[in-house]
Amino acid sequence: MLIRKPGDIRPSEITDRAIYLNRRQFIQRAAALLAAGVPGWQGADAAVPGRIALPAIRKSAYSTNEPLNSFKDITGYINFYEFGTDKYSPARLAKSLRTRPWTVKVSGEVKRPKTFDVDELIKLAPLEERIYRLRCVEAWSMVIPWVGYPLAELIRRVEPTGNAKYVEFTTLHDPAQMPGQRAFFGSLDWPYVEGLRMDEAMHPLAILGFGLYGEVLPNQNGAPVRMVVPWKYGFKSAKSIVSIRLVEKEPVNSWQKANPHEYGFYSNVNPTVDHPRWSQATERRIGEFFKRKTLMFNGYADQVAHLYSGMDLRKYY
Ligand SMILES: Nc1nc2c(c(=O)[nH]1)N[C@H]1C(S)=C(S)[C@@H](COP(=O)(O)O)O[C@H]1N2
Ligand SMILES: [Mo]
Repeated sequence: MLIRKPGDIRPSEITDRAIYLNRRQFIQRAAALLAAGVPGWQGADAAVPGRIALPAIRKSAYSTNEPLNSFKDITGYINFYEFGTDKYSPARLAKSLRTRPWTVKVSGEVKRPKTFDVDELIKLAPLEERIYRLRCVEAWSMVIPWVGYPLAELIRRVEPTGNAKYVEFTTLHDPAQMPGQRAFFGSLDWPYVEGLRMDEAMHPLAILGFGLYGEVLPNQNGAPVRMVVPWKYGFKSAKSIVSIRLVEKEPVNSWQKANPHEYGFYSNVNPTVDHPRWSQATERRIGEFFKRKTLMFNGYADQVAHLYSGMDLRKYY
């Protein structure tokens, strides 16, 4: 992964205000949708241009109150290797990704395996707004208002067997639609695979994301459904997921496979364990000039540190 400085990216109050539905407008729109008996997401057809509001009417105690990054930053400065290895190609190249019809196969060590249509999946549990910090392994960060619900809601419904120890996530593999998957070199083995230990996957902070800034996910942010795991480096949160498999053995995630010396399975944000090629002690919040100190577990230590008690986090990086 290369580090590029997004010189043209600055937080813009005006853009944010214009784009983000303010709280009142947001609730009004959601209420109108519900009253009409028309779930907002039924309009979420990739064929419909423009932006579609989600009825994400619940706030969450897990949200940070730090200032949000702008819609422009969040949707413009992106890692999504299926659409190129630089930060700016995904916004351009992911436009044509077809996100309907879309299914997510939930299988493996479960009593009730099922292939969900994404429009069914989005209605499985109440949507919440989760304002999370994102810390990329490349030492930049953002604050993003995701919309989604805990992955645990889905996992509970498929009834894990006693052998389910890990959860494996797989991104769409479609070289015809994803130019990065046609790249000759300098890329990953496809499809993109990520994984979590079962207790991590069941943690209420780990969410399935369907939207951001109150609207359906832009394609470059992992439409139509992705993971968001805020205490881990960004690459743990797989985008555009087509398969969720409960398994007995620890999955080999794509970045670990590509470079096991630099990327491990756990990948918890940890300012005391440096990347072999750079420090993880500080980060640059996109839009800010001065560096910030990186926080243990990205600031979520109170919620997640217990998951790793007794583990050597230098060994399990
Ligand atoms: N399928 C897939 N998922 C992915 C990536 C990717 O290249 N492919 N990049 C990861 C990385 S490194 C980061 S930092 C985040 C960035 O996107 P976001 O800002 O939408 O979370 O997506 C993660 N998920
Ligand atoms: Mo990242």
